[in-house]
Amino acid sequence: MGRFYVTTPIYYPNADPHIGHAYTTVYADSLARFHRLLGDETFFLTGTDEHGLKLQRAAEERGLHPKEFVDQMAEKFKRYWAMLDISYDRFIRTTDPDHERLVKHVALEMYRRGFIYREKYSGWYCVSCEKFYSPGEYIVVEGKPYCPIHRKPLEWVEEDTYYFRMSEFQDYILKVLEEEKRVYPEQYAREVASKIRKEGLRDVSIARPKSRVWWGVEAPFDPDYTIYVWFDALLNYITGAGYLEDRGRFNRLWPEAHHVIGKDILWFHTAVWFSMLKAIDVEPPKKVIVHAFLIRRGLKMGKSAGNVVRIEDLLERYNGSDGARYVLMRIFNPHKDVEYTAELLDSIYNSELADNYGNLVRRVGVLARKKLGGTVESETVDEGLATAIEKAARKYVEEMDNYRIQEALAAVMDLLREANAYINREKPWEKGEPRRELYSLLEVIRASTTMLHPVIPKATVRLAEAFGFKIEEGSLRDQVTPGGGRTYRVSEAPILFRKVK
Ligand code: ME8
Repeated sequence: MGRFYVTTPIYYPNADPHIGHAYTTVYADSLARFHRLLGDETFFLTGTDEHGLKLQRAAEERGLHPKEFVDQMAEKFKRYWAMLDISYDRFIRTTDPDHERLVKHVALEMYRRGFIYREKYSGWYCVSCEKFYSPGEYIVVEGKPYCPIHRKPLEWVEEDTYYFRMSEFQDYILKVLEEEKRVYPEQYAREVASKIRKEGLRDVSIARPKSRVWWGVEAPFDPDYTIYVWFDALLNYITGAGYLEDRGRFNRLWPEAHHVIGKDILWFHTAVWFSMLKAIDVEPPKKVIVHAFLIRRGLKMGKSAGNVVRIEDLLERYNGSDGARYVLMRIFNPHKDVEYTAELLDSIYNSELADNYGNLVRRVGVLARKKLGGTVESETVDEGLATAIEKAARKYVEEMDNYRIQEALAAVMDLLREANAYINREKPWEKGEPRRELYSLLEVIRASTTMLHPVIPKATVRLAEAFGFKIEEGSLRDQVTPGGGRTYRVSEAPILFRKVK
C-alpha cells in the first residue's frame, strides 16, 4: 500500500468560487479518489487563503470585520465543494490557530537563521495578484503600469520592509528545476528555470507594515509588521501535513506531496516555495502539477474579466455533480488553455455519458432483467471483451498514475465503445437466454464503472448497487480483472444521464 498527499491552491475567498476553481478542485479530488481506490493512505487538503490586502479591502467594502467576512465565505466554499462531491480530508483556513502558529514558528526560524533582513522597498503592486511587478513584467496602458493578468492599474508602494534572502537559493532552485522531475508537465519547470537564468533569483519582500496591511499574521520579529500573504499561504501545505503538530505524520506524508495549481501561480509554487522549504531544511514536494486556464471569449475566466461560468449553472445543466465533474475533467488540459463553450461540453456529456456509458448500462440492465430475471451467473467472458478490459485497465492505471485523467477517461470510453459494438453485433435481444453475452457485458460495466468512479462518484455507486457489485477503497485491481466467478443481481436498469438539449 502506498501513500498519496494531494493539495489544491487555497483560494481567495473574496468572491464565490467559479468553474475555474472547480476545474482544479475536481481534478485534485479525482486523483485523491483514484488513490483511495488503489488502497493508498490518502490525504487531500483544500481550503481558503484569508489574509492580506485583498481580503482586508473586500471586507471593508462590505462594512464587515475581515474575520466575519471570511467566516461567511469559508462556509460558502464548503457548500460549493459539497455540491461537487469534493472529498477533502481537511479544509484548511489560514486563520486556523494551528496554521498561524506554524507561520510564526517558520518566520522566526528563518529570521534566526539569517534569511530575513530589513530594507527599504519600492515597486508596483497588484492587489488582485497580491504581488509586485517589475518593469518588463507589467504592461503599460496610456503611460501607466497595469497588471498583465487582471488588466487593472498597479499601485505604487514605498516602505520599509523585511526581505527573504531567496537569491541565496538560486543554484539550488535551478538544480531542482533542471535535474529533478518535480514539475508536471516539464515545460513549466523549463519556463521557470529560464526566467531565473535570465533575470536571476531576487530577494522577496515577506512583510507588510501594519499601518497598510493589518489583516495578517503578526511578524514574530517585528510587531509592527504582518507576514506577506503568499508567504503565509504557501505554508498551509506543511501545516496540513502536520509539520508542527505531528512530525511523524509529516514525515510519512510529505515525500508524497502533490500540489495541483493553475499556471498563474507557478512562480510562487516553485521558485518561492522551494526556497522557503530549503531555508528550513525540508525537501521540495514530490510534484507540482500545473494546468493551463479555462478561458472564455479568449480571456482567462475570472471575476475581473467578468466572464465566469457559475458552478451552480454547470450543476444544473449537467444534472448534478457527476455530469459537471465529468465534462470538466474531459476538457482538462495541463498544457493549453481551453476555450469554454456550451456546445463542446454538451456534446461530451451527451455522447460519452448519456450515450456511450448510460445507454450501454440501460440496455444491459433491461436485457438482464427481461431475459434472465435479473440474475446473471458466472460464465466464460467473451475473449475479445476480456482482452479489451485488461487493455483498458492497464492504460487507465498508467494514465492516472501519471496525472492524465483526460487520457484515462478516454481509455474507458474506448472500452465502452467496444462493448456497444459487441452488443450490436451479437444482438442478445434475439437470443433466448444470452447468458454469456450478458455476463461479458456486465464485466465490462463493472470495470468501467469502477474506473469512472473517481470522476463520477455518485452515479457509479448507484449503478454498482443496482447491478450487485461494490466499489470500495482498495478494490480497483479486483474490479478491473475480468472473470472471478461472481453473480450479478440486477435489481434495476437505471437511466443514469438524461441527455441535454
Ligand atoms: O491564487 N482556469 O487564489 P485564487 C483554470 N490564494 N484555473 C483557474 C481559473 C481559470 N480560469 N481561475 C482560477 C490564489 N483557477 C492564492 C493561492 S496557494 C498557496 C494560494 C484556479 O483564488 C487555478 O488553480 O486566485 C488557479 O491557480 C487558482 O484557481 C487561483 O485561485
